[in-house]
Amino acid sequence: PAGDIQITENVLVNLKVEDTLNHINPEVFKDTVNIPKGSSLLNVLNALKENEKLTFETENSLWGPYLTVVNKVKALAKDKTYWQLRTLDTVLLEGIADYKVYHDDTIIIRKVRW
Ligand code: B12
Repeated sequence: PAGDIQITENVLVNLKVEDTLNHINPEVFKDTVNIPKGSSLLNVLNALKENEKLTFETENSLWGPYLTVVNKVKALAKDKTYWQLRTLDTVLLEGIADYKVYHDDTIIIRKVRW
C-alpha cells in the first residue's frame, strides 16, 4: 500500500585512527563511512568490522564499552596509554556507545599516554 516506503537517511563520517606513540607509522586506519543517521561511534566501528576493514576490542565497564584495541594496536592502563576519542577541535565527553555521529563529522581515535 502507498505510504509504506521507509527511507533511512545516511550520513558520512570520517574516521582516523592514529598512534602518536609510534613515530614511524602513526596512521593505524583512515576511511569515510556511510552510516544511518543517529548511529553511535560504536555502530561506525561495528560497520567497519562487518566489512572486514577494521578490527577492535572493548572491555565492559559501568560506563559502557571501553575501547582497548584497534587493528591489533593495544592501549592499556598498565602501560598508562588509552585510545582518546576526539573530533577536530574537542575531546569527546562520552564513550563509543554514547557518542552519536553527525554528517561530515571527523572522529579521531588517538593512542595517547596519560
Ligand atoms: Co574517563 N571518563 N574517559 N578516563 N574517566 C569518565 C568515566 C567520565 C565520567 C568523565 C566525565 O566526562 N565526567 C566520562 C564518561 C562520560 C560518559 O560516557 N557519559 C569519561 C570519558 C568520556 C572518557 C573518554 C571517552 C574520554 C575521551 O577519550 N574523549 C576515555 C575513554 C575512551 C575509550 O573508550 N578508550 C576516557 C579515558 C579515561 C582514562 C584517562 C584512560 C582514565 C582511566 C584509566 C585509569 O585510570 N586506569 C579515565 C578516568 C580515570 C576517568 C574518571 C576520572 C575516573 C574513573 C575511575 O577510575 N573510577 C571518570 C570520572 C569519574 O568517575 N569520576 C572519567 C574508579 C574505578 C574504581 O571505577 O569503573 O573500575 P571503574 O573505573 C574504570 C572505568 O571508569 C574506565 O576506566 C576506569 C579504570 O579502569 N573508564 C571508562 C574511564 N573512563 C571511561 C570512559 C568510558 C566511556 C568507559 C566505557 C570506561
